Amino acid sequence: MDSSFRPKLIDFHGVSMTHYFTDNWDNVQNFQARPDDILIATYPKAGTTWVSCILDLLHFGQTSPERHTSMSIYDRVPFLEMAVPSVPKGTELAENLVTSPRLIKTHFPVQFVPKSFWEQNCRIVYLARNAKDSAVSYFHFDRMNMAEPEPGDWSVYLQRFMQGKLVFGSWYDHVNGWWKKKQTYSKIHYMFYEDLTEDTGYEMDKLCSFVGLSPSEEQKKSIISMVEFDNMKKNNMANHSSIPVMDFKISHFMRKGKVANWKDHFTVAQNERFDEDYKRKMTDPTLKFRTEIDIAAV
Ligand code: PPS
Repeated sequence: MDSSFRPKLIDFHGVSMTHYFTDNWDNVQNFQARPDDILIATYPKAGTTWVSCILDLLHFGQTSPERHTSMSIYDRVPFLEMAVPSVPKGTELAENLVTSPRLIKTHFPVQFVPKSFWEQNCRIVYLARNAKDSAVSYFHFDRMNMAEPEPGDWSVYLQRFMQGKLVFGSWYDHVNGWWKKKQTYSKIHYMFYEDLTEDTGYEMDKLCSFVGLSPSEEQKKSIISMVEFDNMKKNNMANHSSIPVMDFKISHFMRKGKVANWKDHFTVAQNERFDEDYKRKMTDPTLKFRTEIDIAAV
């Protein structure tokens, strides 16, 4: 696929988007959620695929162990708003899911979520990742994914991240919007990529109590192993290697899978500017991110 496929960024109800995620807007907004649906919501590059695999394995790994190696993650967990030519739309994939509960992915900021998810009181798993690693991961993704706007060079890209001029808008608005929603809607489980990296087992236990599952110790151990970065990177049903718009010669979807990879990208000056701007935007003291973790503890 050549780079002429790359879309332009548009302003859509005040959020930067591309038409690949707005063309099916009416069907997305009228999507009929069911009470047991689980919505997996993230700002791009927060670890959506990781938590999607975990939830899929927790729900269906016992009854259909072959799913993880024979069915792609985007068929197991449809991307609701996706409307890219020549492939089924996210709404169609979700409507055709035969499993229950249906696991559905979205990158929408909270105000774009179809109303039926709220009306049906669905469980929502929100996964957030620190801003610096999100920016780096998104930059490499936009370099290799021809369905994303041209990223430009890193310094321009970082500026655009700070201005919220990337697909799905501002990281700052996204993580804060969902955090705020959690205060009034009790069925949001808000989790962090850094915690999932530090202690996958503990985070999985919390997820299980949120979705009402009690897997055996053996089952948990096996899932933890299947979702380790290196294993997911090797798994063609999770690593996105079959998506034609992604050029793995430029970068991999499963790229590093680390906390603090930003340190290899930010200059000292960029880091200072970013931190200053971050302080101005992230004023809620109850929402705290870690940009590094104690590696020795992992
Ligand atoms: S997307 O396109 O928004 O759905 O991407 P998403 O899946 O949210 O995020 C991709 C990043 O998550 C990393 N990843 C993982 N890290 C640790 N362990 C596991 N199992 C794992 N699976 C995916 C992936 O490598 C991307 O991050 P970077 O930093 O680019 O490596």
